[in-house]
Amino acid sequence: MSISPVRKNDQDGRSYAMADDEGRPGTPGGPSTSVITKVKPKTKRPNLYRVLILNDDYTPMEFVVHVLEKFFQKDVEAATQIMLHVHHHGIGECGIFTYEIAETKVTQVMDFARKHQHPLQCVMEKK
Ligand code: TYC
Repeated sequence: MSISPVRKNDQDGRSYAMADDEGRPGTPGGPSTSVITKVKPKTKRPNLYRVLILNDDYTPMEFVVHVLEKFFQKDVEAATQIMLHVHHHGIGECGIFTYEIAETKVTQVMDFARKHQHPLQCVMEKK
């Protein structure tokens, strides 16, 4: 069995075969089509960075506690715990931030330590 060509009636009522591109989407008189797009909830998790401080032999304990309160919103108890952890273990976490925030914290701490002539070091690492 063969498929008969699509036929149309012209104004005289005579039928003729449709040209190849007649009746295609987007051509006049052709069928209408819709593009169906899937809406995907696009919530990418940001890369996160740990901000760390390093121990040294010279920076006063009270200065480190002050840094943790001033730049990392720690209360005096939490700040003291972190400072003592760094004092005993050599390194400790001040917080976890997106790249730009972490970079800003590191710069703020390094500038503040330099201004007060303390060798305190602050770094960031990707989680
Ligand atoms: N080790 C320092 C001292 O005994 C105190 C200190 C703690 C320094 C934490 C830096 O990140 C630091 N004075």
